[in-house]
Amino acid sequence: MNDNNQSPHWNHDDDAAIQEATPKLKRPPMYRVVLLNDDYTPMEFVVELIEKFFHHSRDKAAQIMLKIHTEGKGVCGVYTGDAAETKATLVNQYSQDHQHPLHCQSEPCNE
Ligand code: TYC
Repeated sequence: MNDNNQSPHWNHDDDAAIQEATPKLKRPPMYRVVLLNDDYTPMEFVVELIEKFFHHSRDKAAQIMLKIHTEGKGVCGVYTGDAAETKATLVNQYSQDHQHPLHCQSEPCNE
């Protein structure tokens, strides 16, 4: 089902061509919520934060944390616009509250 129902479907069975109503089901733009690496935030804090805010298992959270640690950043989840922004804001507030410089941001999936 790759067709997003945007193109009209014509019915030529009758003498007069009838344009059938086509539901518009466009997918919303999606955003990756990523964490950035830094030299100060403890690994354990990052793993627990990923479990808590992104609902990953401990193993998956540890995997994501290590990817961020070695590659500089990593995707924790993919959300629609408002959910992505809210998630990043909550994570940044939580990190600040615990005096860690950990930074979370969202970026469009088409980048
Ligand atoms: N680099 C940090 C350390 O060595 C760990 C870390 C991982 C920090 C991921 C931030 O998003 C991050 N303690």
